Amino acid sequence: MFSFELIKESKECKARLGKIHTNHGDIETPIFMPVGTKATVKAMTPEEMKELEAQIILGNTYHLYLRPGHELIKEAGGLHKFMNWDRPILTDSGGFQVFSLGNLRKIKEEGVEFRSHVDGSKHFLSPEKSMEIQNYLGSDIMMAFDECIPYPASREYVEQSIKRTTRWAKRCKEFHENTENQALFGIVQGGMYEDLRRESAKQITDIDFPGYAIGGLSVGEPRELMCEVMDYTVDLLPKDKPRYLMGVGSPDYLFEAVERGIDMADCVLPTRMARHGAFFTSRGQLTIKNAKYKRDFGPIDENCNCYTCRNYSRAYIRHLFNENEILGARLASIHNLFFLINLMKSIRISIKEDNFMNFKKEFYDNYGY
Ligand code: PRF
Ligand code: ZN
Repeated sequence: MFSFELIKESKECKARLGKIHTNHGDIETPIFMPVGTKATVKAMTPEEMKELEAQIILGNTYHLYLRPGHELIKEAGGLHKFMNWDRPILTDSGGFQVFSLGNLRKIKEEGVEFRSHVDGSKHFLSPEKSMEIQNYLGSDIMMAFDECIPYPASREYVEQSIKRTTRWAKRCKEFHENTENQALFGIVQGGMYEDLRRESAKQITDIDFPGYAIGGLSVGEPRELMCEVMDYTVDLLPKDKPRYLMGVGSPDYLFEAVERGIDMADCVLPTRMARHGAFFTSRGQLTIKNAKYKRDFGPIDENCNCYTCRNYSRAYIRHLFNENEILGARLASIHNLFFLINLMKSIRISIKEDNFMNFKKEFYDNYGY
């Protein structure tokens, strides 16, 4: 059974400490959630994810519906069993992924018609279909089917879009039956318009969900604008429910989000960067292919205690990337995921000790923000 426990509110800012309880275990918040779009966090085994102390991972309705199909995953005993991950899973509704298809999709009141990015076949995703798919997947937290509004968007467009997202959210809640085992979160949209964010937040919170996400941010808007929208949108959400900022995962954005009262965030960034040989370090981002690392026999980050940094040098990892050896991507994924998971752990400790703002400043100074 799902519940959220608010443990502490920071004295310094809107940051908070909490704990989410699910059937597959507890999640300490604020939390960063690694993304496992296609039932795998790319390059990582579930055992390795546990060693990194990942507490929850993400799956995607859109991708799993197309391949291998939600029926097959149900037949396997659900997503947890299918991928051998027994900790909590959150699934996104497909809203964001379908809307990212550009001219391959058509929005209607009933739902979204789209062509598969894989083979061009025709499909239809609706609030009800998304709920059915997520129910078959058996995730602990499922997301309402929404429209992620692109940036920039006209006021007129945003006005009609948030109304539809509200109607879809109601349909999601009405269709969702397995409330004992799967918590359905509502998603607030509203583009970059304060009054429309307010309207969307009011309508979505009126429906009453066990948790709320802020969608439609980190879609190409300037960082200051994202912070501003986040700032007033968080204040429109109830304090006793978890707040999830969708699609954010760079260290600075995580700090800004936590400072404003966000409890959960997810992003493909650490694993995607890893596959391109880009590393988070305490002194900023590092691109391993750079020639200056050719004879650098030190670790990626001298302040990091991950498996990669304890055992391998920059020179060796650079060699792996230059030779396209898959171990390079694996070692990089381990480091980047460890970095963000560990960063969130340190952030939680700093909130506990009322030292968050100090910790943030120190991190920014070292990182070069
Ligand atoms: N809606 C959904 N998933 C998302 C987003 C959204 O707005 C975003 C926006 N950054 C990422 N993932 N359903
Ligand atoms: Zn490391």
